[in-house]
Amino acid sequence: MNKYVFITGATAGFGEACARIFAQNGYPLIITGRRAERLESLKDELTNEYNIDVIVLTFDVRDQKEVSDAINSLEDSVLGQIHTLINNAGLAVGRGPIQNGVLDDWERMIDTNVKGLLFVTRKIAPILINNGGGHIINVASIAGKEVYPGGNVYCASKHAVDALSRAMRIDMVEHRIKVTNIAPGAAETEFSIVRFKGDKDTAKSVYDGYEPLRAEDIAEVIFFAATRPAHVTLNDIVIMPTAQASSMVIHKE
Ligand code: NDP
Ligand code: 8X3
Repeated sequence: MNKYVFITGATAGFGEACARIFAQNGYPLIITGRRAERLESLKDELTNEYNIDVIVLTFDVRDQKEVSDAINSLEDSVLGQIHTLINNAGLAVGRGPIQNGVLDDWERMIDTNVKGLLFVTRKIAPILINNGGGHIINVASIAGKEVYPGGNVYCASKHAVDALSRAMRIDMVEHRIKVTNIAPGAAETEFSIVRFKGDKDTAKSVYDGYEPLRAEDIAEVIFFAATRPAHVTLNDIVIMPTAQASSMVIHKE
């Protein structure tokens, strides 16, 4: 019997695409995010189409109490069946030199990408241990491997995720818990709309002249990583559009 997959940031982009591919393959889901309407409509769609259990938890990963209360609200029978955590919720806000940085943007990125991921992990990791094993999949970024102009705090937050993936692997290994770090390059989701604060033209221009990754490309890789045999772990996966060689080198035609 398939066990529950707990996905943060399932209202859009990679998280939503993950929900769909796991649902298609018969996995029960716990889908989370702040936009409740999107979660409810995704739940309706996936429940009707695939006849799986879908539980919606609406919370802001930055709020430790909301995270804790939401996870505590799950029934013991569900808690005992959680196997996979996909730490995906995250964002970039703004892009510019450090000396012009907007403190509120910095706080949003650090609070979401680092502290939010930690708050969720702190609640779910003991549950996985209690369940005898599991898998934590952290969505970092190529920005967690490289830095680029104007990326300072976002890159730092994703370097932190990359470091946490390596550290978690050491802490979790004796508990039969796999830890996979996912590091995508440019993917067209709502990411750039959020980064450029609703400026859709600037967001669109990020992907001009080449074919970016799609959310489904990332979800397929996450699903593959999550479904390897028990003795196999994919530790660290960098996924780029074919046109992208590094953060700053994108071949545009
Ligand atoms: P989207 O903007 O499409 O989706 C982001 C998701 O994160 C949404 O579901 C959003 O839900 C959720 N989220 C954001 N802030 C919070 C919060 N405070 N509390 C709870 N949920 C939150 O972006 P992507 O799918 O592209 O991004 C997913 C992850 O992938 C992020 O960590 C991002 O940094 C990373 N990434 C993205 C790349 C790209 O090029 N797109 C490349 C490399 C990594 P809601 O707003 O409803 O709360
Ligand atoms: C998102 C990809 O290159 O904009 O993490 O940082 S990038």
